[in-house]
Amino acid sequence: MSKTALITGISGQDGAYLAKLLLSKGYRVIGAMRRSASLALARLEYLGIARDVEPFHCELLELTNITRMIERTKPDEIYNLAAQSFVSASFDQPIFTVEVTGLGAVRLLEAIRLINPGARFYQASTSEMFGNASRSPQDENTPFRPRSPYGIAKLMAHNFAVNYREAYRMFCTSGILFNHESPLRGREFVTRRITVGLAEVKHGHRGHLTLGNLDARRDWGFADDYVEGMWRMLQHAEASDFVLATGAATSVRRFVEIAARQFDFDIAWSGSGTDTIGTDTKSGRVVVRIDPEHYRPAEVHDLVGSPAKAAAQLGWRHKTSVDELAVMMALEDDRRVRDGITAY
Ligand code: NAP
Ligand code: G4F
Repeated sequence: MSKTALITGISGQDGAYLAKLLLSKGYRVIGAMRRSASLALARLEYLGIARDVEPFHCELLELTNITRMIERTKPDEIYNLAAQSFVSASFDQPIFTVEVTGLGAVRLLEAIRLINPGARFYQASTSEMFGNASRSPQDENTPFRPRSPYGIAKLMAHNFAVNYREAYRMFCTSGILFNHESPLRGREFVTRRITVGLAEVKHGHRGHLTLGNLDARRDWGFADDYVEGMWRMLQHAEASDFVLATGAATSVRRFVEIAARQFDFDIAWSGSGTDTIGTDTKSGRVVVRIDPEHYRPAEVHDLVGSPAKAAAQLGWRHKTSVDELAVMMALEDDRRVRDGITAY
C-alpha cells in the first residue's frame, strides 16, 4: 500500500519540489496550506503537480487545525517545512516568527505525540542556527550561536524535535540545511533578487539592482537536490540530525558576477561600503548599487557546511554546483521577465 506524506509549507519552494519527488515515488501527498485570499499553488502548477497534491487548510498558529489534520490524514511521514523563513523579516516580526517558526513546530509535535506517535517527522532546521560559527565547516556537532530571531526560533524547534526523539522515542529527524535555491525561490532572497533584478535591467524595466552586504558568503545548493536528502532522512533506520550542504561557500558578489554573464554583463566593482558600485565593462552602465536597507541588524557573515555524515549514512550528495545553479536561475528569470511572467 502506498504511504501517505503530509507536507506543511506546500506552497513554498521546498514544498513544491518535495511533493514532486514523493509523488514520483508513489506517495499520497497531503499539502498543508494556510488560508489565503489568493490561490497559492503557482509553484505546484509550475512543476505540473497542482492537481496531484491533496490540499488541507492548516494554519500553524491554530492548534485545532493541526490536531484535525493529523487525525483525518493519518500520515506515515510528516515534513514540517512551514515557517516565516525570511531572516530579514524576523528582525521586524520577532514574536510572529517565534509563533510560526518555533511554536508552530511544537504544536505539530504535540499533536503527533497525542494522535499519531508512530509517524516519522522531519523538521526543517537551518544553518542559520550556527550564526557566526566558531568552526568551519559546520557540522552536526558545531555549537549553535544564532544571530537572528529566525535562527533563534528555528533552534527552539530543533531542540524540541531532539527532545521528542529522546523523551518519547518518536522518530523525529532534524535536517540542518544550508541555503538552497532554485527558479522557484522566493523573490526576497538574495539569489533570486539578483537574477530577477539583472533580468529587469537587461529588459529595460529598471536602471540598476540594489543589494546589501556583497561580502556575505553562503553555501548555496539546488533545492531539488536537497529534498532528496529530506526523504532519505526519513527512510533511514534511526532518527538523527543531518547537515545537507555542498561544502563550498561563495560570496554574494561572486554570485552576481556568475549570473551577470548570462545577461551579457561583465561586472567590475569599484568603491567600498555603501559606495560600492558594479559596472558593466562593456556598456559602462552601473548595474548594481548598495542600499543599506538590505543590511541586517546582526549579520551572519560566512556559512559553509560539511555534508560528510549525510554522505556516509544516507548516500546523499549534492549534484548541482553553484555556477550551474546561478546559470539555471538567470536563464529562467531572463525568460520570465521577457515574457512578463510574475507568478513566482
Ligand atoms: P518558503 O518558500 O518561505 O516557504 C515557507 C512555507 O511556509 C510557505 O508555504 C508558507 O505559506 C508556509 N507558512 C508560513 N507561515 C505559515 C503559517 N502560519 N501557517 C501555515 N503555513 C505557513 O521556504 P522554503 O525555502 O521552501 O523552506 C522550507 C523550510 O526550510 C522553511 O521552514 C525554511 O525556514 C527552511 N529552510 C530553508 C532553507 C533554504 O535555503 N531554502 C534552508 C534551511 C532551512 P504561504 O505561501 O502562505 O506564505
Ligand atoms: O538570501 P538570504 O536572505 O538568505 P539567508 O539569510 O542566508 O537565509 C536563507 O537561508 C537560511 C539557511 O542558512 C534559511 F534558513 C532561511 O530560511 C533562508 O532561506 O541572504 C543571504 C545573504 C545574507 O548574508 C544577506 O545579508 O545575502 C546577504 N544579502 C546581501 N544583499 C542580501 C541582500 N540578502 C537579501 N535577502 N537581499 C539582499 O539584497
